[in-house]
Amino acid sequence: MRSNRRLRWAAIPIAALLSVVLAGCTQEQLQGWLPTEPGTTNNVDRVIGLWVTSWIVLLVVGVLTWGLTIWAIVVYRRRKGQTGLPVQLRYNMPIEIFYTIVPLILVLGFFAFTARDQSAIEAKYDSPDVKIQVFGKQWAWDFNYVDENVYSPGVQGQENPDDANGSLVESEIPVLYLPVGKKVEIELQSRDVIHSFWVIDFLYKKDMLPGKTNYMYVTPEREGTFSGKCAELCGEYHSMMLFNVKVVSQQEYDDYIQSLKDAGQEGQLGPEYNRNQNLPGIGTPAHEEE
Ligand SMILES: [Cu+2]
Repeated sequence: MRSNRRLRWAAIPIAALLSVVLAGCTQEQLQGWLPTEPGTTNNVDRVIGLWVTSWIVLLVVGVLTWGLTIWAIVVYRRRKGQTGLPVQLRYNMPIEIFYTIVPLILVLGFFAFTARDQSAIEAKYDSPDVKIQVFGKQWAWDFNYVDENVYSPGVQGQENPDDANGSLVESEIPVLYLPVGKKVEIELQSRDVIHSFWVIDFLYKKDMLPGKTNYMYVTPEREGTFSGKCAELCGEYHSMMLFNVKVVSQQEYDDYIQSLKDAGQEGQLGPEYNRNQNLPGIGTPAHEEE
Protein backbone atom coordinates (compact mmCIF):
# COMPACT_ATOMS: atom_id res chain seq x y z
CA MET A 1 0.00 0.00 0.00
CA ARG A 2 2.89 2.31 0.73
CA SER A 3 4.18 2.00 -2.85
CA ASN A 4 0.64 2.67 -4.13
CA ARG A 5 0.48 5.93 -2.26
CA ARG A 6 3.95 6.81 -3.46
CA LEU A 7 2.82 6.17 -7.05
CA ARG A 8 -0.17 8.43 -6.60
CA TRP A 9 2.05 11.23 -5.35
CA ALA A 10 4.38 10.70 -8.26
CA ALA A 11 1.49 10.81 -10.74
CA ILE A 12 0.65 14.43 -9.96
CA PRO A 13 4.03 16.00 -10.79
CA ILE A 14 4.42 13.66 -13.79
CA ALA A 15 1.04 14.73 -15.18
CA ALA A 16 1.87 18.37 -14.52
CA LEU A 17 5.24 18.05 -16.18
CA LEU A 18 3.73 16.26 -19.17
CA SER A 19 1.08 18.93 -19.72
CA VAL A 20 3.68 21.70 -19.49
CA VAL A 21 5.92 19.88 -21.96
CA LEU A 22 3.08 19.25 -24.41
CA ALA A 23 1.73 22.80 -24.11
CA GLY A 24 5.20 24.10 -24.86
CA CYS A 25 5.46 22.03 -28.04
CA THR A 26 6.49 23.96 -31.08
CA GLN A 27 4.70 23.34 -34.36
CA GLU A 28 7.86 21.57 -35.49
CA GLN A 29 7.58 19.07 -32.65
CA LEU A 30 3.81 18.62 -33.04
CA GLN A 31 4.33 17.52 -36.63
CA GLY A 32 7.10 15.10 -35.69
CA TRP A 33 9.87 17.21 -37.31
CA LEU A 34 8.50 16.57 -40.78
CA PRO A 35 9.94 19.20 -43.16
CA THR A 36 6.72 20.99 -44.07
CA GLU A 37 3.83 22.99 -42.68
CA PRO A 38 0.27 21.73 -42.28
CA GLY A 39 -1.92 22.58 -45.26
CA THR A 40 0.89 22.73 -47.82
CA THR A 41 -1.01 20.26 -50.01
CA ASN A 42 -4.26 18.35 -49.66
CA ASN A 43 -2.25 15.31 -48.51
CA VAL A 44 0.24 16.75 -46.06
CA ASP A 45 -2.03 16.75 -42.98
CA ARG A 46 -2.89 13.13 -43.56
CA VAL A 47 0.79 12.16 -43.70
CA ILE A 48 1.57 14.16 -40.57
CA GLY A 49 -1.34 12.50 -38.75
CA LEU A 50 -0.20 9.00 -39.63
CA TRP A 51 3.42 9.75 -38.74
CA VAL A 52 2.78 11.44 -35.40
CA THR A 53 0.12 8.96 -34.25
CA SER A 54 2.35 6.03 -35.16
CA TRP A 55 5.20 7.50 -33.13
CA ILE A 56 2.96 8.07 -30.11
CA VAL A 57 1.74 4.46 -30.24
CA LEU A 58 5.29 3.17 -30.66
CA LEU A 59 6.65 5.31 -27.85
CA VAL A 60 3.93 4.07 -25.48
CA VAL A 61 4.88 0.48 -26.38
CA GLY A 62 8.54 1.41 -25.98
CA VAL A 63 8.08 3.01 -22.55
CA LEU A 64 6.10 -0.02 -21.32
CA THR A 65 8.74 -2.41 -22.67
CA TRP A 66 11.70 -0.46 -21.30
CA GLY A 67 9.89 -0.02 -17.99
CA LEU A 68 9.17 -3.74 -17.60
CA THR A 69 12.73 -4.59 -18.63
CA ILE A 70 14.27 -2.25 -16.09
CA TRP A 71 11.79 -3.35 -13.42
CA ALA A 72 12.72 -7.02 -14.00
CA ILE A 73 16.42 -6.21 -13.88
CA VAL A 74 16.12 -4.31 -10.61
CA VAL A 75 13.60 -6.49 -8.74
CA TYR A 76 15.05 -9.85 -9.76
CA ARG A 77 18.72 -8.89 -9.57
CA ARG A 78 21.10 -11.33 -7.95
CA ARG A 79 21.35 -10.59 -4.27
CA LYS A 80 24.15 -11.25 -1.84
CA GLY A 81 24.64 -14.94 -1.22
CA GLN A 82 22.44 -16.14 -4.09
CA THR A 83 23.81 -18.89 -6.33
CA GLY A 84 22.61 -20.88 -9.31
CA LEU A 85 19.76 -19.93 -11.64
CA PRO A 86 16.67 -18.14 -10.36
CA VAL A 87 13.27 -19.81 -10.77
CA GLN A 88 12.63 -20.24 -14.51
CA LEU A 89 9.30 -19.37 -16.04
CA ARG A 90 8.00 -21.26 -19.06
CA TYR A 91 4.72 -21.91 -20.82
CA ASN A 92 2.96 -19.04 -19.11
CA MET A 93 -0.12 -18.98 -21.34
CA PRO A 94 -1.44 -15.51 -20.41
CA ILE A 95 1.96 -13.94 -21.16
CA GLU A 96 2.44 -15.92 -24.36
CA ILE A 97 -1.01 -14.98 -25.64
CA PHE A 98 -0.38 -11.36 -24.66
CA TYR A 99 2.86 -11.02 -26.57
CA THR A 100 1.42 -12.75 -29.60
CA ILE A 101 -1.81 -10.79 -29.79
CA VAL A 102 -0.46 -7.29 -29.03
CA PRO A 103 2.14 -7.19 -31.85
CA LEU A 104 -0.44 -8.67 -34.21
CA ILE A 105 -2.88 -5.87 -33.37
CA LEU A 106 -0.11 -3.28 -33.81
CA VAL A 107 1.00 -4.63 -37.20
CA LEU A 108 -2.58 -4.93 -38.47
CA GLY A 109 -3.36 -1.45 -37.17
CA PHE A 110 -0.34 0.15 -38.84
CA PHE A 111 -1.15 -1.71 -42.04
CA ALA A 112 -4.80 -0.65 -42.05
CA PHE A 113 -4.14 3.04 -41.43
CA THR A 114 -1.27 3.09 -43.94
CA ALA A 115 -3.44 1.42 -46.58
CA ARG A 116 -6.28 3.88 -45.90
CA ASP A 117 -4.02 6.93 -46.24
CA GLN A 118 -2.12 5.56 -49.19
CA SER A 119 -5.27 4.90 -51.19
CA ALA A 120 -6.50 8.43 -50.40
CA ILE A 121 -3.19 9.99 -51.44
CA GLU A 122 -2.91 7.91 -54.61
CA ALA A 123 -6.53 8.51 -55.64
CA LYS A 124 -6.61 9.52 -59.30
CA TYR A 125 -8.11 12.87 -60.32
CA ASP A 126 -10.69 12.11 -62.99
CA SER A 127 -10.66 15.67 -64.27
CA PRO A 128 -7.45 17.42 -63.17
CA ASP A 129 -7.29 21.21 -63.60
CA VAL A 130 -3.64 21.10 -64.60
CA LYS A 131 -1.63 18.40 -66.35
CA ILE A 132 2.13 18.41 -66.03
CA GLN A 133 4.57 15.98 -67.55
CA VAL A 134 8.00 15.62 -65.98
CA PHE A 135 10.99 13.84 -67.44
CA GLY A 136 13.87 12.98 -65.16
CA LYS A 137 17.26 12.84 -66.86
CA GLN A 138 20.86 12.67 -65.77
CA TRP A 139 20.95 15.18 -64.05
CA ALA A 140 18.05 17.55 -64.38
CA TRP A 141 14.36 17.78 -65.19
CA ASP A 142 12.22 18.70 -68.19
CA PHE A 143 8.77 20.10 -67.48
CA ASN A 144 5.92 20.01 -69.99
CA TYR A 145 2.80 22.05 -69.34
CA VAL A 146 0.49 19.74 -71.23
CA ASP A 147 -2.72 21.81 -71.42
CA GLU A 148 -0.92 24.97 -72.51
CA ASN A 149 1.48 23.08 -74.84
CA VAL A 150 4.60 24.79 -73.53
CA TYR A 151 7.74 23.37 -71.99
CA SER A 152 10.65 24.27 -69.77
CA PRO A 153 13.89 22.34 -70.27
CA GLY A 154 16.10 21.95 -67.22
CA VAL A 155 19.86 22.04 -67.08
CA GLN A 156 22.00 20.47 -64.39
CA GLY A 157 22.54 22.53 -61.25
CA GLN A 158 25.60 24.77 -61.41
CA GLU A 159 27.96 24.93 -58.46
CA ASN A 160 28.20 28.32 -56.82
CA PRO A 161 31.82 29.45 -57.34
CA ASP A 162 31.72 31.74 -54.28
CA ASP A 163 30.64 29.03 -51.88
CA ALA A 164 33.13 26.50 -50.56
CA ASN A 165 30.26 24.35 -49.25
CA GLY A 166 29.23 23.45 -52.78
CA SER A 167 25.81 25.09 -52.91
CA LEU A 168 24.20 25.52 -56.32
CA VAL A 169 23.35 28.72 -58.17
CA GLU A 170 19.68 29.12 -57.28
CA SER A 171 18.68 30.82 -60.53
CA GLU A 172 20.00 27.90 -62.61
CA ILE A 173 17.88 25.28 -60.87
CA PRO A 174 14.89 24.03 -62.92
CA VAL A 175 11.55 25.43 -61.72
CA LEU A 176 8.09 23.91 -61.91
CA TYR A 177 5.19 26.36 -61.56
CA LEU A 178 1.89 25.14 -60.13
CA PRO A 179 -1.26 27.19 -59.54
CA VAL A 180 -2.49 27.16 -55.95
CA GLY A 181 -5.70 25.31 -55.10
CA LYS A 182 -5.87 23.44 -58.40
CA LYS A 183 -6.01 19.69 -58.91
CA VAL A 184 -2.72 18.76 -60.50
CA GLU A 185 -1.84 15.56 -62.28
CA ILE A 186 1.90 15.04 -62.66
CA GLU A 187 3.04 12.40 -65.11
CA LEU A 188 6.49 11.05 -64.28
CA GLN A 189 8.88 9.52 -66.78
CA SER A 190 12.60 8.99 -67.11
CA ARG A 191 14.90 9.55 -70.05
CA ASP A 192 17.66 7.21 -68.89
CA VAL A 193 17.97 5.62 -65.44
CA ILE A 194 15.69 5.45 -62.42
CA HIS A 195 15.14 8.81 -60.76
CA SER A 196 12.68 9.81 -58.07
CA PHE A 197 10.58 12.96 -58.08
CA TRP A 198 10.56 14.33 -54.54
CA VAL A 199 9.00 17.61 -53.45
CA ILE A 200 10.14 17.78 -49.86
CA ASP A 201 7.36 19.98 -48.45
CA PHE A 202 4.70 17.87 -50.19
CA LEU A 203 5.93 14.85 -48.15
CA TYR A 204 5.73 12.81 -51.31
CA LYS A 205 8.13 11.18 -53.71
CA LYS A 206 7.65 8.78 -56.57
CA ASP A 207 10.05 6.85 -58.77
CA MET A 208 10.56 7.72 -62.43
CA LEU A 209 11.26 4.52 -64.29
CA PRO A 210 12.52 4.29 -67.86
CA GLY A 211 9.76 2.84 -70.04
CA LYS A 212 7.12 3.13 -67.32
CA THR A 213 4.83 6.06 -66.59
CA ASN A 214 3.94 6.94 -63.02
CA TYR A 215 1.51 9.57 -61.79
CA MET A 216 1.08 11.71 -58.74
CA TYR A 217 -2.05 13.65 -57.89
CA VAL A 218 -1.81 16.67 -55.67
CA THR A 219 -3.58 19.93 -54.89
CA PRO A 220 -1.04 22.50 -53.64
CA GLU A 221 -2.79 24.65 -51.05
CA ARG A 222 -0.12 27.09 -49.91
CA GLU A 223 1.78 29.53 -52.08
CA GLY A 224 5.54 29.47 -51.81
CA THR A 225 8.74 28.05 -53.21
CA PHE A 226 9.44 24.46 -52.26
CA SER A 227 12.63 22.48 -52.79
CA GLY A 228 12.64 19.32 -54.84
CA LYS A 229 15.31 16.70 -55.30
CA CYS A 230 15.98 13.50 -57.09
CA ALA A 231 15.58 10.85 -54.38
CA GLU A 232 17.12 7.90 -56.19
CA LEU A 233 20.88 7.64 -56.57
CA CYS A 234 21.16 8.06 -60.32
CA GLY A 235 24.84 8.61 -61.04
CA GLU A 236 27.73 10.97 -60.54
CA TYR A 237 25.83 14.27 -60.28
CA HIS A 238 22.74 12.93 -58.52
CA SER A 239 23.28 15.45 -55.74
CA MET A 240 22.94 18.32 -58.22
CA MET A 241 19.63 17.04 -59.56
CA LEU A 242 17.58 19.67 -57.77
CA PHE A 243 14.51 21.65 -58.73
CA ASN A 244 12.12 24.14 -57.20
CA VAL A 245 8.35 24.09 -57.18
CA LYS A 246 6.74 27.53 -57.16
CA VAL A 247 3.13 27.39 -56.04
CA VAL A 248 1.63 30.67 -57.24
CA SER A 249 -1.71 32.37 -57.90
CA GLN A 250 -3.54 31.57 -61.13
CA GLN A 251 -2.56 35.01 -62.45
CA GLU A 252 1.16 34.43 -61.82
CA TYR A 253 0.86 30.97 -63.30
CA ASP A 254 -0.73 32.35 -66.47
CA ASP A 255 1.99 35.01 -66.66
CA TYR A 256 4.65 32.32 -66.41
CA ILE A 257 3.01 30.24 -69.15
CA GLN A 258 2.88 33.36 -71.31
CA SER A 259 6.59 33.97 -70.65
CA LEU A 260 7.36 30.46 -71.95
CA LYS A 261 5.27 31.17 -75.05
CA ASP A 262 7.08 34.48 -75.53
CA ALA A 263 10.38 32.61 -75.29
CA GLY A 264 9.21 30.35 -78.11
CA GLN A 265 9.04 27.27 -75.91
CA GLU A 266 5.85 25.96 -77.44
CA GLY A 267 5.29 22.25 -77.95
CA GLN A 268 6.33 19.34 -75.76
CA LEU A 269 9.65 17.70 -75.01
CA GLY A 270 8.67 14.13 -75.71
CA PRO A 271 10.13 10.67 -75.15
CA GLU A 272 12.08 11.01 -78.41
CA TYR A 273 14.82 12.63 -76.33
CA ASN A 274 15.13 9.60 -74.10
CA ARG A 275 18.71 8.44 -74.04
CA ASN A 276 17.82 4.76 -74.13
CA GLN A 277 15.90 5.37 -77.33
CA ASN A 278 18.81 4.44 -79.56
CA LEU A 279 19.98 1.31 -77.83
CA PRO A 280 19.68 -1.84 -79.94
CA GLY A 281 16.53 -3.84 -79.37
CA ILE A 282 14.67 -1.03 -77.65
CA GLY A 283 11.73 0.54 -79.42
CA THR A 284 9.94 3.70 -78.51
CA PRO A 285 9.02 3.42 -74.84
CA ALA A 286 5.32 2.70 -74.53
CA HIS A 287 3.50 5.94 -73.86
CA GLU A 288 0.93 4.57 -71.50
CA GLU A 289 -2.22 6.56 -70.98
CA GLU A 290 -3.33 4.80 -67.83
CU1 LIG B 1 18.13 11.38 -60.50
